[in-house]
Amino acid sequence: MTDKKKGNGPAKSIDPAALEMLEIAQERGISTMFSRVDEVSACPIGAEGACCKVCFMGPCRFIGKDKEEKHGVCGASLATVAARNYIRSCAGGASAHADHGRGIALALLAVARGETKDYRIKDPVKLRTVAGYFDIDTDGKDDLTLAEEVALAALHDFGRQDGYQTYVKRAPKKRQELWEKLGVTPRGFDREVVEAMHRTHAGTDQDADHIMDHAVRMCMADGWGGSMIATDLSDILFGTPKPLTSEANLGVLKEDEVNIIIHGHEPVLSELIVDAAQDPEMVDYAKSKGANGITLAGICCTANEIWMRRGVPPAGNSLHQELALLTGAVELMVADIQCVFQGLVGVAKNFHTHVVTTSPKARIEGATHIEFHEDRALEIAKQIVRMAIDNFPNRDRSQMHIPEHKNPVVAGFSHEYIRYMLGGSFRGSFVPLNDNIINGKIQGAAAIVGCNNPRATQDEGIVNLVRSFIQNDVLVLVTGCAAHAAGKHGYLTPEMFAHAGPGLSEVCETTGMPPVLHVGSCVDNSRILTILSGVVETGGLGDDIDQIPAVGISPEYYCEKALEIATYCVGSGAYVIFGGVESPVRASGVVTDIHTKGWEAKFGGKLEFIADWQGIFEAAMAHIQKKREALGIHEARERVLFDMADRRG
Ligand code: MSK
Repeated sequence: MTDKKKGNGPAKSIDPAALEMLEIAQERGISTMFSRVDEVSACPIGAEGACCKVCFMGPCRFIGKDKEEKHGVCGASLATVAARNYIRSCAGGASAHADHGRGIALALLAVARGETKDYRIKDPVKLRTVAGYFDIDTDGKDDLTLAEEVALAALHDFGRQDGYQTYVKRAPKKRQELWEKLGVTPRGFDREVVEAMHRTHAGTDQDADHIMDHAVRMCMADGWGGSMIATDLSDILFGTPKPLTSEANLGVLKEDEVNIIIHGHEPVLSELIVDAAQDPEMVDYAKSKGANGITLAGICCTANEIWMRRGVPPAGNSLHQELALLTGAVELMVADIQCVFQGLVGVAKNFHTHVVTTSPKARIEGATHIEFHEDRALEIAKQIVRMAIDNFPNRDRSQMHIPEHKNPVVAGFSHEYIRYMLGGSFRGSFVPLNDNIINGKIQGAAAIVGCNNPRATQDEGIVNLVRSFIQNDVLVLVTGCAAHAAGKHGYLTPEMFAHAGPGLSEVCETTGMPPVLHVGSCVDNSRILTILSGVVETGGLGDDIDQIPAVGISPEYYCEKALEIATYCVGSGAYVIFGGVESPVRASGVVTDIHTKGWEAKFGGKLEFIADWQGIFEAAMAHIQKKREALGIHEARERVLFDMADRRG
């Protein structure tokens, strides 16, 4: 795609709301990620994983055609350096997700112990299911007693010194046996990350293959541990998602209301901001300041959390965070952790907008810090909402521009709801899904997940892939900022079945299932692991995840969390393709081979980097067909009606 206004360079976005706001940024000379990306050139050595900074004899840079033959001062090969860089990135990503999970476990513990009165257990049925995973006896126990035991058991998994992550047993049996054989069954999360940092200290683990095996083990401690705990315990506290309608994109902001944007990742704060903003006392206070009410909107994964549980409209994905402030209509943006960029403060300075940070772990210079504590959760949430309302009279209407673009969306397809939707309330089931994959009406599934990256055209890869997959009878699941992209561009409605291929369209029309399912936030990629395990358990599509005709794709990845998710998915047997920007370890042919051939031989899954969405689509479809052939379901078969003799046979 070319940007006709600026010559032949790639367009910044395919989202008309983003393009509208970027014109304003350009007219007013306001710097955003979209402009800074042209000012800051990526270091070509670091970008391909060829710079070693693990000691102070260097940094050692591997350059030139013969770089794979060279060595650092200590003698390290490029393969060792690239593998160390890779696992350290994954350690950052896994830590972010798992620390989020730990935060939810601590919140559940505080609720159970009565240390906060502002939350309650919203899904007691799931509490009992999760207690079962942890082998906790539920008989005769009230919710709070059980919640305390579940929270303590979950917290124990982070720091456990012996045994494996509890949730490993949710994987297919064959997968568990493979992990055991390969010695990669994940142990306590903290242990795996500390070991990764230890192994990559100078002069420790210097075998690329061995380092990369540990990367898989560590990441799986998050995928089948930290993130899965975050998802389960969030459902217990805030409710297991069910489909809710809303609208997506910057057009959800309102000219005549106090606009508050919630940004970041953890639902612990955002849930209470929703409660505070809906409090009639707060709404009256907003009216006393001349506003017609209070509009809440979300950015990034916080948006996903409150979109799928409370119907709060999402204003956009990660590259929309600065653009939302450029509307001049946002009184306050409140953020907790992850993907909340320092550039926000620079944009906010041009308007009346307050940027408020809340996590004890994350401050931004120039932002107002109001620390969030669960024991005073609602009080603090109200303080923040009141601060936004007080700022409403300061809005300069001459500087305000809210794009009209928005689309209706339906979000909140937890794995529990998908089972219910397909099987009914008494016997939820994946059988209709498996049957329709086997009969070829659904060719397979594609999980399109992850971020935006300003080095790629915003939403282009995500949206084109979503469209192409459903047209070719591939069911699509979306999470994170990819879910925002699908929503902003109108793909998250049941009516989209009319744009799907004939087989998928028929299944969707019959079951009421949309062809693109919003599954949640970044930690909710763990829901996809649960769905894949459920598909295996249901039967007919092999006995392990690597046999399912499915792919995982992050078309516009930007962060360490995305790499970490890719790695636990590969360890679980999935074929994962990343796009937008190239492999961060491409300098090393050895590590590139580990990602592809090495991991495929060991885990049945692999990680590839393909820059353009067309290449990703072709590789994904070829993989789905390969898996269908291996299962013997690649050819359409006539339906055979069995008589009693056949059945006996
Ligand atoms: S927020 S990790 S940009 S998906 Fe989860 Fe979006 Fe990627 Fe952050």
